[in-house]
Amino acid sequence: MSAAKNLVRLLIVVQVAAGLAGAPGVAALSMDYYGMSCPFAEMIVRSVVGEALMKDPTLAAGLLRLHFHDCFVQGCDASVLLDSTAGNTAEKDALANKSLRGYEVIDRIKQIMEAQCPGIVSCADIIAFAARDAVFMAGGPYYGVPNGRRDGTRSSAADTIALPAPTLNASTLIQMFGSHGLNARDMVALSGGHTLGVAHCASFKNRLQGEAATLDASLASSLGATCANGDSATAPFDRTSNAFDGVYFRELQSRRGLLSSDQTLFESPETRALVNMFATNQAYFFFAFQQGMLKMGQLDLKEGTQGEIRKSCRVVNSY
Ligand code: HEM
Ligand SMILES: *[C@@H]1O[C@H](CO)[C@@H](O)[C@H](O)[C@H]1NC(C)=O
Ligand SMILES: CC(=O)N[C@H]1CO[C@H](CO)[C@@H](O)[C@@H]1O
Repeated sequence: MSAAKNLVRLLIVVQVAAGLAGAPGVAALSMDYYGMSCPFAEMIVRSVVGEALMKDPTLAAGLLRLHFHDCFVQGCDASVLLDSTAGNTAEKDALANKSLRGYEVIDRIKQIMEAQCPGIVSCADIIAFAARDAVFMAGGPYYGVPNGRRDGTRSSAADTIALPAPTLNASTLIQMFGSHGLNARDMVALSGGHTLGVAHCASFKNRLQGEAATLDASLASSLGATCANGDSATAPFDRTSNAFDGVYFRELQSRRGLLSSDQTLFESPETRALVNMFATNQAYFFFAFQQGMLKMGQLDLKEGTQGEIRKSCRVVNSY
């Protein structure tokens, strides 16, 4: 990457961080919460994520999606990481959470973190840092992640009802994201997270029935062949599924969106202009994405003494 491009990306970080400091209604996070208590926290995350992506670039998608699922259910409190127990079925074992990936990467980070500065860095912050680093390493924007989140103690499969289904239309998605204080631009930009990764046939096979008008014929036949192998066969969201870029939006323009909830963003008059803008102006997509991530990363945070700093990201602390 050229030095000039790096500089531009760095300037965006500074801008976003500066804008955040004065933003109203932002919870009590800071840009340097661990500055004294665990100064290498972000470096540890970056190095483990870097190593993991070197081995398996598809994990970038997994780490980004973990952060989304965490924040939309019970706020960004690492509830998505808790394992089920004898008496409780956790979020990760709900149907909606099927196919979440990257748990081992978070475990590895936490292990090193506990050796360096025990009991200091929350699992919720680790997910937020890891998602940011994954996006950047896949070619996306870099942004400062405000930190100081606390981990929750509740994780219930039933709560995953808060996650959007892949069959929702744009109006419903606008409403759903709106209930979290995310506007239509945030929603469309964040859907751009689908520039990374894959979905299982179970999530998109509805596109093959009755959506012919908004589904490119050659994609239809290739998805049909995929689904002939069953619900657990996968297809990429766009042609460059390990690269964070604007291709996802250009695919929507060609009616090559994978999920109904992707294609609807182009079909609906409420969101089509945003799709067209992001498709032609990648810098604007990146800017809107990082703004959306900043907001999403601060949903329903545990305040003050609520929550805890988990010792293991998979289990709540016992006292
Ligand atoms: C707009 C509403 C959204 C819906 C309906 C939705 C739905 C889905 C579905 C059904 C899958 C595939 C699951 C599977 O079949 O395995 C998926 C994957 C994914 N989602 Fe979303 N999602 C939404 C928003 C987001 C957001 C906001 C992000 C992050 C910013 C995100 C990031 C991802 C990623 C990266 C994957 C690929 C995961 C992998 O390859 O392991 N999604 N999403
Ligand atoms: C979107 O879906 C909702 C809920 O299913 C439905 O009530 C609404 O009419 C749909 N909107 C459009 C524009 O199709
Ligand atoms: C029901 C279901 O498929 N749950 C899965 C959720 O994700 C974890 C981690 O990948 C799987 O182990 C579960 O089987």
